[in-house]
Amino acid sequence: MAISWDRSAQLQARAEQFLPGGVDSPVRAFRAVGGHPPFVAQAEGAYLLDADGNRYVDLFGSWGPMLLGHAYPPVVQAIREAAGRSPSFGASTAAEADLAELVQRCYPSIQKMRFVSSGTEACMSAIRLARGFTGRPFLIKFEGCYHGHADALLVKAGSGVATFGLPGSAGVPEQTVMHTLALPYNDLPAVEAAFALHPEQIAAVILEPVVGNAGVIPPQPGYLAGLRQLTRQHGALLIFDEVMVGFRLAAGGAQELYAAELGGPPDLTTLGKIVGGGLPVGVLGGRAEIMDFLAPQGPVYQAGTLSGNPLAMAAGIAMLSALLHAGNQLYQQLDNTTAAIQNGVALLAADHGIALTSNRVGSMFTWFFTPNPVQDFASASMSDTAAFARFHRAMLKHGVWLPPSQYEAAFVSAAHGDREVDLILQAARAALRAVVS
Ligand code: KE4
Repeated sequence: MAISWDRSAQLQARAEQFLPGGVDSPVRAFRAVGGHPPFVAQAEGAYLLDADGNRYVDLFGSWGPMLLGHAYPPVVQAIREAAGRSPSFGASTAAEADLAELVQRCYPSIQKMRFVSSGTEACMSAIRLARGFTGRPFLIKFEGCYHGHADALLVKAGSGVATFGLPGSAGVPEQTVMHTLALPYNDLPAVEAAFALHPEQIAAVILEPVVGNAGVIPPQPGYLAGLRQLTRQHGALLIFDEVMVGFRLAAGGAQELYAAELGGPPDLTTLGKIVGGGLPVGVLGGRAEIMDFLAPQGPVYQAGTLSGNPLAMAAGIAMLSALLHAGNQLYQQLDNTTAAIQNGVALLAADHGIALTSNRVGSMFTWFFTPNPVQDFASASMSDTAAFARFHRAMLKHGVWLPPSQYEAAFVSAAHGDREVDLILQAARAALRAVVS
């Protein structure tokens, strides 16, 4: 099927005159999969339409926010109405507490919260708050987990994994990350060793309770409860970064999905993506006694011009109201649709003799081109990323837009139905042939 990307190529060339790599976020540049990204003109439901008029089934959903499909009418209407009252005041509005009430219905562990403008800002502020509340310098994160691009979180495992962190990006001084330990995910002994090495020095453990940023990696049974027990034992805070999984795995995200095996909720939670309905919103929330350390109530400074922006609040209220109204039926539908996609492609891969490991939790999944189980970043990085790139390019040519990296999660929305499952399986049948050819 001949597909033209001439207009997108022109737009890419123009964008590169102004924007590094022609993008405002690196992953959009398609460097991991090759070729140039189509430029999106508009989107509706499960579909993206690009500048050349090509239509795609969308399997990355703006990296998570589009749980109910693109241009979901109640969200669009809410934004339109709020815009007419002026897009921003920089003053308090009723809508902030209105959205906060809905967040708290989904996340009972969030006794108090603060709205910010991105997941990065929520996680960056959570780290500062944890250090301010505990008076301790060290932080534990996990390889393969991404918590935005604040300096303290751009770290890779140092040679002595539990001893110190090393900068994970140019421009991050060693001093900034020497107190950030990057440990293997799904490995409780590594966390115990870090606490033994730094007694009463570790402020918090932050993790994606289901990893999405190494591709999808679920927690092993007992892992989350083990982290809850170790942090409580050593007086450190447990922070769940649910920016990606929040409101996606259940209305209450991972905390609801794994409630039976958590051993108690985290002390702090960060949220983003879905909570803004596609507009820029992040949330930092948790135990009131911790949150009250935030200025102006307490000594930890945190601020933002557009925090609690009226349009973003209106979009979030419409989004959470809709998913709460739909209830468990929505998440059952998302699970069924995603299972059909996952199982269908797994069968096709087997027919083509292609080694494919697919990890799925609810409506987020990743196809790893490896025969081995993927349970941490090390096993994820054994994947054949060249094969993934061939698969991605071929799927795009056949009208299905996957996230352009082996180490990202694919997302299904409530707008995906039987028709879209069929289109995805048809495209995969052709694309898998491209992988092996
Ligand atoms: P933002 O600053 O991009 O809103 O959120 C950072 C963040 C924090 N925590 C988790 C678990 C996240 O997944 C993210 C952002 N996710 C990436 C996708 N893997 C955003 C896409 C991008 O960087 O362009």
